[in-house]
Amino acid sequence: MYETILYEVSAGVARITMNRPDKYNAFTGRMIAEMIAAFRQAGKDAAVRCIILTGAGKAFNAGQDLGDVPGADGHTADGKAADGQAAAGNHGDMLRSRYNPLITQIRNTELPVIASVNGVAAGAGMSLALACDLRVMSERAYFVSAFVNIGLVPDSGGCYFLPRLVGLAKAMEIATIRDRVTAEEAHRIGLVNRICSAERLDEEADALAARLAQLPTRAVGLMKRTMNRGLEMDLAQTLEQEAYAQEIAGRTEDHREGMQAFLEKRTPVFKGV
Ligand code: LHQ
Repeated sequence: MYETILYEVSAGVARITMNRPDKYNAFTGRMIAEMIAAFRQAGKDAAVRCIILTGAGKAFNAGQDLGDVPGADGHTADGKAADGQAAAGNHGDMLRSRYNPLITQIRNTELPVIASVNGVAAGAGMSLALACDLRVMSERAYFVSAFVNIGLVPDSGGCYFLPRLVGLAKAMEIATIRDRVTAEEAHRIGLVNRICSAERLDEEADALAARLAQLPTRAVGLMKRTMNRGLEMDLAQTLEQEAYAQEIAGRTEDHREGMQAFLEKRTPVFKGV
């Protein structure tokens, strides 16, 4: 069904693999549309309680496929017809029609999303990794903002997530004068949660996903929603959002199970409902 990504579900975890390895998994319109569909599919599937996003081959994602950027006439810089789904027009329209819906879909999917950063994440590919909830990164991988090299501004949430994760000064440094951020530095400055050897990356991401998939999924989804909104709200509004979320969480079976397990001095078994 999908041509540019792989989608598989196993033991409560959906794995979405961007699969254009010869292009460093650079985005085309088709790939973005398929990724949006895959996140929606995972979000609707009651059997899925965590999502891993990763890339096939050497790279995580190199951002927009620079051979497939439509100009005002819908053709690429070298005169070829751009991707069938490309909107002719300006970059703003391209972001509005493709990238922004993808980032919004990831943030609105009420499941934990792990970026398993297997190789370079550049441009919108870096923003994509930052839009996920948790990041595990191979020691061989690195981030490149890249936008400045082609006279553009970080997009796809880059101007939102990067300063929130590392602070404004570091974000500006990374977006302007830095060639790359290594995995080791990314870990030190809080851009990623864990780093490990390239050989152990899948194992590490799978172990993390397995833990997340055993948590009370509704509560985790509600905390994702509430923390995201909390970034935009004052204390009074956040307190009210917490009360709202807790009202919903308080009615779940998993909440009852957690309470009962505590009283019975046993480990809770959450079902995600
Ligand atoms: C690629 C790409 C790529 C195509 C590597 N496209 N083929 C939004 C709205 C509108 C317009 C513009 O964009 C956006 C959002 C954005 O994402 S803008 C930023 C776009 N991305 C970039 O500018 C990054 C460009 N790539 C690079 O800087 C380097 O390739 C990185 C740092 C990712 C990797 O460097 P190396 O490890 O030295 O690999 P390489 O450069 O040799 O690339 C390997 C292959 O992948 C190569 O193909 P080839 O056939 O020669 O082996 C590249 O052409 C291809 N590739 N990125 N974005």
